[in-house]
Amino acid sequence: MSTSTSAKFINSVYQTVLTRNPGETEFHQAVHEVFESLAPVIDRHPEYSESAVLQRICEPERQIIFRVPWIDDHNRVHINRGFRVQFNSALGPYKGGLRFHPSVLLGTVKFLGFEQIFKNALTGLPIGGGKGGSDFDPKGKSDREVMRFCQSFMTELHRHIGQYVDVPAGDIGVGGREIGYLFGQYKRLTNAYESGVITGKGIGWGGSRARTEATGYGAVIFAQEMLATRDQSFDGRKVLVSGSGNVALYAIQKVQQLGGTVVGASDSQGAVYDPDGIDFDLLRQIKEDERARISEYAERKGGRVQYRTSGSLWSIAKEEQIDVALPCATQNELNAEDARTLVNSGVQAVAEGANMPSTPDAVHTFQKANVLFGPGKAANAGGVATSALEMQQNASRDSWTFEYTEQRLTDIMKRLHRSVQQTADEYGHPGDYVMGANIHGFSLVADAMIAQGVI
Ligand code: NDP
Ligand code: 2IT
Repeated sequence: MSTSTSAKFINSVYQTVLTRNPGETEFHQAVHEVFESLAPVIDRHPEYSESAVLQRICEPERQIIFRVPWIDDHNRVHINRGFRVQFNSALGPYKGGLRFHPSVLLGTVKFLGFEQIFKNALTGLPIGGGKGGSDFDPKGKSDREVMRFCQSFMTELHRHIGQYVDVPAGDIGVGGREIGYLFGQYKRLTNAYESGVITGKGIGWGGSRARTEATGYGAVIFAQEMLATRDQSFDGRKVLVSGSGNVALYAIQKVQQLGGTVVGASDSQGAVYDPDGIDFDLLRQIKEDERARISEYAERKGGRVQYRTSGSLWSIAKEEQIDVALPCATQNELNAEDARTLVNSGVQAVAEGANMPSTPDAVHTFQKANVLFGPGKAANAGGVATSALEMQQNASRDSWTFEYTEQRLTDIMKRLHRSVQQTADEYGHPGDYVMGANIHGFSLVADAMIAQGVI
């Protein structure tokens, strides 16, 4: 096929995705972003169109939607909706997190599951792609309420998962507490201690050291590798990190270990600007131990810290020159205007700790300005990669040290960066990590799908 014929073919598949999945805008966006990179691959590989790999890869292998009833502390009955989208098992059991947030719809889970297919392939580890979650909001709920919700959620989910079938983990709103309740209920229902059925477990009961840190650390290692291609590093650099959850916190810690200063972070209600550098221990205590708001950080640290409820975190780049931006909160949180603010500030690199945090216009703005841009499916793959290392430890009934596990994570991120970079070079787009990640991830999955026949 010529490139234009390939582009027409890809567009016709995309039109089918639009009509088949009406209203699922985030899913459409994720598919479009991958498809934009694929014309040169379809050109080179007629077998991909002949075997309808593109059409098959957009259709989840299985989608499970279920009712989750639970009773609050005042004996009131609540009904939430649970999801698990088992997207693609060409490379291994479905693998991906669970998101508990009131905004979760089927289309959200499908966008996340679709991204997960390619991200998991890029890790080089044997994991397929899936995602799940619920519109349940853990905020403001008691531990007992969260426990009852998790038990109800798992009462249905347990029949669809297993260490060789589908292995959930955390995402927004699902951390160590939720994973504990989910695993406990799975164990109770199946009467088996199947450690490898879920990842992100506590260290004392089958969890992996460095899993908590892995996504944030991995994103910073990826950014470091990008900077190194231009003989730069984090040392002495000013950084903005959005969010203040699991990914953001450990991104902040790793930036500081590498000599950078994080001058701003946020939550869904506001942002803090701390020109002296975020105090990681204080922020971690407030967010992880106390589950409090980031406004609390500004109150307790005092001094020059400012708390802002209007404007986005990224507008701090109007006041302070920012070298690196790490969006680590949620999808579409960084728009074209934010991207222009960062570019005007002189930003050198952007690595996505969150899934699809930059809008398509923002991505194009960064790329046009020659900013190093690491898309989520490459930059935040360290979390799921370390989940796969947790599965390895569970399968061998072993428990590795923090140092060894972090070294494995670092090696995986460096190898991932190299393979994405090499693919971009090979296809004539040097430095384009979006093309590199999409093409490399897609090719790995497509080749396996073809080898396994039309299923
Ligand atoms: P957490 O729940 O720990 O933290 C999420 C953070 O993002 C919080 O600060 C939260 O603020 C903010 N946030 C969430 N939703 C919104 C919203 N709609 N608008 C503004 N801010 C919001 O989640 P994680 O840190 O685990 O996840 C963050 C991102 O990283 C997500 O995109 C997730 O998919 C991605 N990711 C996570 C991985 C992991 O291992 N955990 C692995 C790879 C990617 P608030 O508390 O006010 O809601
Ligand atoms: O988006 C992600 O990669 C995650 N939430 C982590 C998935 C996992 O299985 O560890």
